[in-house]
Amino acid sequence: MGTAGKTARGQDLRDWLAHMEAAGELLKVSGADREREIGGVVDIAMRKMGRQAVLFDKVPGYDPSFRVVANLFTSVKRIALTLGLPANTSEVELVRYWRDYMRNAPTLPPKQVNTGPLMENTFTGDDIDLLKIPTPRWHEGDGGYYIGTGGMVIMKDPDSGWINYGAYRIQVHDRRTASVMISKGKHGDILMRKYHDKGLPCPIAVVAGVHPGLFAVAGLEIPYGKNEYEAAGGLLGEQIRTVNGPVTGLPIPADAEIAFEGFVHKDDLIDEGPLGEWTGYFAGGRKREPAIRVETFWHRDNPVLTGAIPGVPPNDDTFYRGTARSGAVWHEVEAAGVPEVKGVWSHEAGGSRMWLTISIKQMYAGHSKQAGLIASQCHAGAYANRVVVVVDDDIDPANMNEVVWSICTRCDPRDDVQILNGCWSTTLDPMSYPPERQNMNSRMIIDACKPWNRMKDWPETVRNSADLESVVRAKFGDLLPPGW
Ligand SMILES: Cc1cc2nc3c(=O)[nH]c(=O)nc-3n(C[C@H](O)[C@H](O)[C@H](O)COP(=O)(O)O)c2cc1C
Ligand SMILES: [Mn+2]
Repeated sequence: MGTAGKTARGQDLRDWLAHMEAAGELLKVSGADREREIGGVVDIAMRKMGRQAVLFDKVPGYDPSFRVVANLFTSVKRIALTLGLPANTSEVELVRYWRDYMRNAPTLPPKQVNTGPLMENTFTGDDIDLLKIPTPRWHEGDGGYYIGTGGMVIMKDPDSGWINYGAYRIQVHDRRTASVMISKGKHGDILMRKYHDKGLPCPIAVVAGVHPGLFAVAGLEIPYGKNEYEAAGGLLGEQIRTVNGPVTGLPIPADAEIAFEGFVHKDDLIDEGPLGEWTGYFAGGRKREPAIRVETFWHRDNPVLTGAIPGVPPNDDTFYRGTARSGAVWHEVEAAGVPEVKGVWSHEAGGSRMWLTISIKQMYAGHSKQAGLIASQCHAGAYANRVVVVVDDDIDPANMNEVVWSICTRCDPRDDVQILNGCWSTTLDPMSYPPERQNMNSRMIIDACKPWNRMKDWPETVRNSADLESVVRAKFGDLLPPGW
């Protein structure tokens, strides 16, 4: 059918998989076990961005038709196709898309339906068995099996009725028990505490296999009080079809692959973790976290579990979010009054957070320092950053060769490296300050722009002129291998 160049929007994971396969973006692996081998393959797949998503089937010990897909969004091409952008979208074009999205995000309300493919297999009471799903141990050092990584956790505000969903990790413990780990202050944490403060159990629904477009919104910071389903509808260009869970009343995507609903009771805690984290270390250890007591469990025929796995960066947990975050930094730096921003890239090797490059067309003395300092402290850029680099507009911020060349040839460290102390970080940052100040770090701002007062007599770059470049590409383009 030749879907390679077309978009993969929509809300059914199977359509997404078909699109990705047609675009050469899907690798199939049969027979990997869930204890080590699925995670082992995913670890290798994630070492470099741009490799295929991997679909596993015939997992030993499980129904051979049950599947797992991971490494969803480690490719600009897959992210672009999911958003309805051309297959050959560049890094900075994708970031520009997110910058425009941050200015004016479209929304579409979800549409309630009575049933959907998810309900092909419905279980209640003692028939519930979460252990049917071949949930992998994603890293050898993980303390358990994480059924919820590339998924959604749905909750409702008991006061206003606002529906929120987020990506919070979900560990599976036994046939009817899972756990959820939500950081303090996230919307899910705030909503859960509202129920518990009223002496009520917190209704919760978990979606463990879903179209990556819906999952993507779960990991993005949609503002408090806004419904992520509306954001997902706007992003995917169609209303998300939802079915209300019979026990919790929570809306669940009708086309989801695997989902369950139930309750979190106050002070009902269970041993959770560790899970290898996005900074590349096992941080956090084993802690007591809220248990989910499951009341209804659904899966489609031949269901597909979706995994978005953290690990040594680059990884699938942070890469796609880095493209959106770069767009947010671009938007916020402009909103702070810095002109002529030409691109932003949050490098994947820094977990798409710790390293941030911003390119500008220098307009006045001090412009580059201003851009760097604001990028390192604006809301989208501040958390857990370590390095900010400011480059001129002839440098592609997503091309590390160009960025390193720029640091090596346009930066005088005496004048052009600023160290900032006491900045916003996290205990997952192994270099954050010791216990008494443990959520803070220091960071550096590298001004790798040409010195403003030497712009006029700065030496010429040894590179094809635009004219020669287009002549050569027009004449010999067919002979050049892809990517040249
Ligand atoms: C793959 C993945 C896993 C995540 N795991 C967690 C987690 O375990 N706990 C958490 O608090 N946030 C986690 N996050 C980050 C949240 O999803 C993110 O902060 C989101 O904005 C939360 O939704 P909320 O703003 O509605 O609370 C994860 C994100 C992704 C993409
Ligand atoms: Mn939210």
